[in-house]
Amino acid sequence: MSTIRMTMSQAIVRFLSQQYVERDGVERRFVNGVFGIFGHGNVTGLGQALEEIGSDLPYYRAQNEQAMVHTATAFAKLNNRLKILACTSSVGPGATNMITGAATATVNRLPVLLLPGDTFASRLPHPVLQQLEHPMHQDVSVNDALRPVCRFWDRIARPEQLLASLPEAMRILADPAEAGAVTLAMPEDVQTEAYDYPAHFFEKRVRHIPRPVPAEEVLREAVACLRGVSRPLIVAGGGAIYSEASAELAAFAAGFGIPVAETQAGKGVLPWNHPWNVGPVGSTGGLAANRLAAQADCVIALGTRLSDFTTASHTAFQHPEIRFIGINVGAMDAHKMGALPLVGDARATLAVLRGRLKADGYRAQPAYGDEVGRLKGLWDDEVNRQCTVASPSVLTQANLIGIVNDASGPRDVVVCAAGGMPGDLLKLWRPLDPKGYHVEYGYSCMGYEIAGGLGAKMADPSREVYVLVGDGSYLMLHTEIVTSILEGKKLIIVVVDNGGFQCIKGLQASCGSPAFGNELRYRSQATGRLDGDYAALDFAKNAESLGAKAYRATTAAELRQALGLAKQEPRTTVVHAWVDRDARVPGYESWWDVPVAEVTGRETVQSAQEQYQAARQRQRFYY
Ligand SMILES: Cc1ncc(C[n+]2csc(CCOP(=O)(O)OP(=O)(O)O)c2C)c(N)n1
Ligand SMILES: [Mg+2]
Repeated sequence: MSTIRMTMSQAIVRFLSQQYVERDGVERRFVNGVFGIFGHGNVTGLGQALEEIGSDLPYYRAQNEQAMVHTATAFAKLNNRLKILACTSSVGPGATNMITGAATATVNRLPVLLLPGDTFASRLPHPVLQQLEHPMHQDVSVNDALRPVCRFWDRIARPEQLLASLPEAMRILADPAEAGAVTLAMPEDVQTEAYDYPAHFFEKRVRHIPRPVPAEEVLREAVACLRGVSRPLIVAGGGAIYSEASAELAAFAAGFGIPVAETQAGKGVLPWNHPWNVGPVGSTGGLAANRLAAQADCVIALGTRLSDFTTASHTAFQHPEIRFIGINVGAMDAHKMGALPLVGDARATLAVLRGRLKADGYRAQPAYGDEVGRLKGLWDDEVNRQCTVASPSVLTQANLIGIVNDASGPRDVVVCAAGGMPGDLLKLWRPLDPKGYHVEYGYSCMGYEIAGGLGAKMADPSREVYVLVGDGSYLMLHTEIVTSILEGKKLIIVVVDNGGFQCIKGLQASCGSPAFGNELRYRSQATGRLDGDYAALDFAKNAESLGAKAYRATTAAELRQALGLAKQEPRTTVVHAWVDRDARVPGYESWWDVPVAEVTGRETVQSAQEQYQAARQRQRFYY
């Protein structure tokens, strides 16, 4: 057997550059680069290897480890999980900074490979700089904190261990049912140790991504179930987009007259104006989908995690005899809500189910189709109404969304993650392309926005990427603006300034409490609280100082003009836009379960608690 002598780090680099995936006959390079921040624990190991033999594996220098994991996550999301990036950190704080990013990836079922440095496997020089010593367990380091947020975790304590661990890591990363963050912790001494690796370990490896379909018996039961219902509804999630099921779903919906409601991750699977797309469902859903959901007697949950925002905390579906059919590549998701589990690829499963239903002569009733059309019309009018600019001097967040939407092209991408913006975007944004709507709302992680925008742009530079970010999220993590400029990956970032955490203030108010601790205000001498003047931050100046082009906008006209200029600009452009602090897009016949204090001296909290208990009566649990 021929062998190649190299260090563990060199072996990782060589191996990763030879990994490919194939789906539907299209082959793609799987690992498309490494993001990193060097320090002790990776610069002389993996860093040395990347410098010397990494020409096939581009290296990107990030500004923050959490951010670089978000970038990698967004890259995988835009690539439908068929292309990934790896992220490497130094020992200690660099590694723990990746935990939030890892959780974000895993919650969203998106693959990222994490390669944190680790303390010496030999233990001899311990304690080293940045080591947290566990008094009883010498085999525990801070990297163990990554375990619960990863789908696969291993520590490479000997160089030959890569032969077992790397293929397993690839298997998990490439499997749509398993995808999430994967960590290979790399003790700093082992990274530099040499081993005679078998040469065939570094040969090109193509992993085939199958499209599994459910067993015959379950398909038959699904057909029988649909035959007996009259108000079916499809709830389409991210899995429908990742499996590229748009055309199949459109044929399925139109062929049988079944409306399609969308989740945050599923929005865009059908264009907004497709006659069977009834818009968003759940806590931040719209009129049409929420009314249809309330009376649906069968819900086909397609590629969705069925999060509380989708089910309106288990109040969205009120039909006493409702049946769920779960189509999902992941068994855990397919079984949720007591569903008949159709474990399989979204597109392939829809296709076989369509064949069976057609043979069965299935068709929903025409009266139901009329009702769907009428409700969709109502909802489209409401979206228009919310986006219409009513004041020449003040913008609402809804107005801002409408204006950015109008400025964007049909293939462009909008990126968002946290604050009040995701809910409003879900209601109001009108995507025409399955990759046009990119909102991370599984972990809803502040800080994803700009870093994620960079990942989306890297995945497809031919699309303009619009990042909508609240003032709160911007202040938390905006420094990948620098990376976007250094890498020549242009973003159009709109910072939506409403004076602080306004969505949380709204939540607080809806649960009976006065404003407390959420706005960006000076502490007042009189009250001792943060209720003094609003801080007047200049995000345009901030962005300029990082190398971005920047504009300011308070009115609709200024925003349109700034976006027009931003489109001309070759580099990342930031528009600091002010919106009305209190104007909100309302909820549409829905609810979200957020507990309220059972004992309180405040009447407003007490009345919120009574309303909370009343609302909980509508919760339905299915097993
Ligand atoms: C990392 C992280 N920390 C805390 C939260 C909780 N949280 C959700 S939205 C929000 C406020 C966001 O403020 P901003 O970006 O200004 O958006 P706005 O609420 O004003 O729409 C907070 C603190 C979160 N989602 N992520
Ligand atoms: Mg804000």
